Amino acid sequence: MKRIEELVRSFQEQELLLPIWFEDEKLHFIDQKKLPFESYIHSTTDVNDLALAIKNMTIRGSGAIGTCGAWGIYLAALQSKGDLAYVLKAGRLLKQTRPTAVNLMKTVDEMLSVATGSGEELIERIEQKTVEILERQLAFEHELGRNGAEMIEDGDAILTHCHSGALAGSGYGGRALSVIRKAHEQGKSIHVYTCETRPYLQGARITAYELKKFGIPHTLITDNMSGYLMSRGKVQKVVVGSDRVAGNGDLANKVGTYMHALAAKANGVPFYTATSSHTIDHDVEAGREIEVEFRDPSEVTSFQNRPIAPEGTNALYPSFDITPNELIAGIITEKGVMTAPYTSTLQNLRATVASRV
Ligand code: RUB
Repeated sequence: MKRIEELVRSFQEQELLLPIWFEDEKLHFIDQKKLPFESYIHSTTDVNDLALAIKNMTIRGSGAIGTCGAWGIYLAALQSKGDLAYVLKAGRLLKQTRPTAVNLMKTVDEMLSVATGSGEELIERIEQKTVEILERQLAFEHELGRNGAEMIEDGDAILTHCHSGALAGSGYGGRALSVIRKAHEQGKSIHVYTCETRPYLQGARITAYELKKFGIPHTLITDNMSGYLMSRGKVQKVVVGSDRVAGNGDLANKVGTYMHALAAKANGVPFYTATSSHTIDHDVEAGREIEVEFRDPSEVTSFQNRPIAPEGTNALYPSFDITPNELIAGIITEKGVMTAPYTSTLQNLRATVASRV
């Protein structure tokens, strides 16, 4: 049986940007709120700390919070010395942290499907499942990247929104950046426009950080500049991640994605989402049924704790929006690129895949 420590060591030997890892009997994770100005690493043995870190976006991105479903259950098993009731309670806690990204819920359920017995036996089962999920997730990023890179042509400028990269996944490139990183590694000459992504600035802070680290040429723009660039023929593809895809192909992603998709359609620019078959939620028929998380409006009226509007200004912060399937040229997955009509292509995909993070 492969142990967690062994797996983490093998990950550390690869060129990965790991968001979360386990070492010296503690779980460690990068504080994504402080990047790129500070590389702060939190360490804990308590699943409650992990749940809080997801809730307050210290760890974020649907792939990374998906793997937290595995890490959190593993931590709970260790912490409680194999107490099943505690592990089940931890599962409920983790699932309540963020409502839109479906991978977290699905991964917790997958972990709990092996949670039987108690003590060492329970811990061992959970450790095995954790290793399986983490290995699978990293392999997934390479498969997805290869499929998506086929959509990218030499000379393309690609627009992306928010951060769908290594730290939002398992360390290679997450979703959108796995496609971009693979195309770059294949020697294609590409340029990336990364949208800053108000109000949390995931694009400016984290996507730009990763693109710089991977040596991929890029330009930062504010979210409201994409239409101008597309209308001037400066963008050939849009590639974003997704927090949940409905059975009909509608997708929930970081707020602002929808307006990029509209601009892309109006200007004949293909709009893709890079995602996992696991992110497709067949229990949800259409995007309007996806719960959109609303965050604290103070995150809009201030920037890094400094007010940017008169005191008392009303603000609203839907954290995600829904892009309807008719705006989507393709849904890139680890099993290939799905195209319309999505209701049937996604159903066929469902029939052929094992679950993924
Ligand atoms: C992150 C976000 C990212 C998606 C998609 O939201 O919307 O664009 O997670 O990327 P938040 P991926 O910062 O609120 O977690 O599919 O790689 O997760």
